[in-house]
Amino acid sequence: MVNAVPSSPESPFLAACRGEEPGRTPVWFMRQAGRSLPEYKQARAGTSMLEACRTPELVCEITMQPVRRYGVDAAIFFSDIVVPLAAIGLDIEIVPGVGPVVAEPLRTEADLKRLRNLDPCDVGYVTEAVGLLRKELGDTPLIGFAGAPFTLASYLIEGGPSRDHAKTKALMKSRPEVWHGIASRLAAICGEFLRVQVEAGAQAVQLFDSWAGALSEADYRTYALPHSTAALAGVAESVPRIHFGVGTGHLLEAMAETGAEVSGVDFRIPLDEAAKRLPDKVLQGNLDPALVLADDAALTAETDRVVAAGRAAKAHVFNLGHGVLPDSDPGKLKLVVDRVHETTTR
Ligand code: 1CP
Repeated sequence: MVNAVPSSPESPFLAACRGEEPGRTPVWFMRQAGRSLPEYKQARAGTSMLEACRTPELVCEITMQPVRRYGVDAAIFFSDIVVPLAAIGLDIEIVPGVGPVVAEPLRTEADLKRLRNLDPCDVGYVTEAVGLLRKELGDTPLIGFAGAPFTLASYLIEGGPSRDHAKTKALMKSRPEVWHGIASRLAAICGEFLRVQVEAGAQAVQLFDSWAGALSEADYRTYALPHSTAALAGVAESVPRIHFGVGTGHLLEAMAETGAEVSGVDFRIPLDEAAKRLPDKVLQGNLDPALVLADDAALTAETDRVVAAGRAAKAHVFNLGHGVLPDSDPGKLKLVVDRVHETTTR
């Protein structure tokens, strides 16, 4: 078991993650730091994304910005899913407006040796930043995160963002032994990256399998599930584990088999329906991020609907169904946080 730092028992977020009834429905937003905040743009000016992720004081400041502005019930560590991959020496750049771009994509068995294990020393800046944050955050819990093996593999095999993940699926089917070699190495890297964050003080983790929805249930079970399970096992029984994907309505039960305590639900499935299918899981979600751009009346009505549907779950962590869109008005996100708190405080 990983040596997790003890956390405050009164946090509504941690209570909900444990399946207990919190004092109010906790709320935080995926991608709550970053693009939509003017103070983020100011802090980041002149620093590349990966450089920012390697600068503990800057990571601490950017992680704190949405906590100060919105009063959310959890902070998410400011980093990116490709940080551990760059840390083991892969030539990856995060291109503004595009996303991660890989100079030499992985394609063959010979490429496997490029995926060496992550050593905690490779990401000393993460340990340092989490330490700074624990002091700044007080009672607000910190969520660490990693990308799941399938989603990471897609960037490495395609060479960058992809809509259809065609090269990844082709490799999976035509060279399954190479695929499982890549994915099992990524699982080890991702598990280690989660462990580093938990040992340094993160009180929960989220595994982002953002692109798993591109797989059929049968393929998910064969090619992704065993590797995500291995990645999450690294921090089992030390902190609550949240597992999230986009367009994964057909995979809810299969993704729950990884053992994560909390299932992320995207906005395409009502939470009460997800609750029927996953009665033993805490649910996180699922306001459509586009609704943040709607008028106040529509946004409030939709927030209330998500809160009501969430009551069907074992416990509910309010979130968006995917990340905050860059054009979001921070005032509207504040409205959502206040509305959830006002209508659920017991
Ligand atoms: O506040 C927070 O939520 C923390 C910040 C965070 C997180 C959780 C960033 C910062 N990245 C991530 C995870 C991440 N990165 C995911 C999973 C979450 C999701 O599905 O949205 C994914 C798929 C990535 C990969 C990535 N990195 C993309 C998507 C590209 C694609 O395939 O469409 C992008 C645009 C990035 C760059 C990035 N990461 C984070 C920021 C603030 C940025 C933009 C930086 C810049 O443009 O300079």
